[in-house]
Amino acid sequence: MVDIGMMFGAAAVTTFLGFPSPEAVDRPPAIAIVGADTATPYASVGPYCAGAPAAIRRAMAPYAANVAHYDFDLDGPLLPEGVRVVDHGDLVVGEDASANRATIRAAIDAILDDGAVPILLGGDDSVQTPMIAALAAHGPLAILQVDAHIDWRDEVDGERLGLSSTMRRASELAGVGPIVQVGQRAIGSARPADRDDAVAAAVTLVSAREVHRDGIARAVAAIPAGARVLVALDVDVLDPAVLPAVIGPAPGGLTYWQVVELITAVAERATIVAMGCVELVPTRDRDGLSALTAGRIVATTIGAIARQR
Ligand SMILES: [Mn+2]
Repeated sequence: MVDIGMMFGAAAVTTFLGFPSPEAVDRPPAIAIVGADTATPYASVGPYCAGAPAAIRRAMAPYAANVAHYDFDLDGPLLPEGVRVVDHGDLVVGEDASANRATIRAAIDAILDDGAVPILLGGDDSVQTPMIAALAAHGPLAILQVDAHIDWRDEVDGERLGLSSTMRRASELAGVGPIVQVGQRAIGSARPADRDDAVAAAVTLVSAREVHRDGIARAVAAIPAGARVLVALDVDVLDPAVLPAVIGPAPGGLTYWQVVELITAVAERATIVAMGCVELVPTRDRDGLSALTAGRIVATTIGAIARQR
């Protein structure tokens, strides 16, 4: 089967856009990608996003030879001159959730200690919990969560660190806030009391319906100017017509451009210090379309981060 990489002369690459491994660069990178298939999966469904980081890298591989070309989504090449990005590959995770969390925490701590911006490719949303702990330990943290769901469950089947508790656990950490959550729609893990708890915690909730009706301005304004911001992207925020490969597709989701405009507007106002891109289910993808869309959002965010430094 032909692919566009053949036309562009792309050699086989296994890293995101062919970016080098950390060992291959002589100076600390500005941005560091790392993958994790899961951290704390629920027993009911297991690590259903396994293989997602590899799928995202595979979808972007055809463009590896042309990274220096004009990227019209960024109005220039992806990376300004001299900005280095590395890809650590995937962390080794397995059935020991506590060990998985420690592995992710250590990897993110090491990237932050190097002065780089971590980009964590999940994996289900539980991979973000140890990343958020690492980020909060390095300074005050605002969160822009872009997700169809609020993830404010205290526990699910007794598990308090799973993918439906990510934002509640984040809210409990010293130095985390404000939290701005964008893209809610349909039915998810939240009961009425969970949503009330988020509101009581002064979270800004901007639903998918509001974004379609009124745009992203209220969400952007809720991020303080100059804040250190985590962009926590659950790809199920995108409409299933755009990105179908998620565990619970729901109509009425955001478009690619709504997500990109939101992230780039926040990058102009504040400092993106990390990104998570989670919840892609590669076994439910169609011709790699979802992995490509996720990969494009990651690339565009990398471009926005590279421009703010
Ligand atoms: Mn979600």
